[in-house]
Amino acid sequence: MTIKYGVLAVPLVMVALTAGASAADIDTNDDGLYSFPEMEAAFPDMGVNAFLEIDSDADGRVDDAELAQALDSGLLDPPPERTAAN
Ligand SMILES: [Ca+2]
Ligand SMILES: [Ca+2]
Repeated sequence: MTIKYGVLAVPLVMVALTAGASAADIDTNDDGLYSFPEMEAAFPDMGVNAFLEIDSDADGRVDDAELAQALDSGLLDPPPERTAAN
């Protein structure tokens, strides 16, 4: 039985991705931006006014920087997945 180092690299990459990537769960159409429906699905309590506030450049989409800012400022609570105590 041989264990190749190459096999170990895959889980490490996956850990790195999942650590910062509740974002990938939000972006269901995979376009790199978070539309209102995507954000609403991930943050059911958000509401349209919060979305408009989060979308600070008002392009109708939330990008990673805007999302990070919103989480940082407490405008959004982290996605339910991350506080799975429910
Ligand atoms: Ca999207
Ligand atoms: Ca935006």
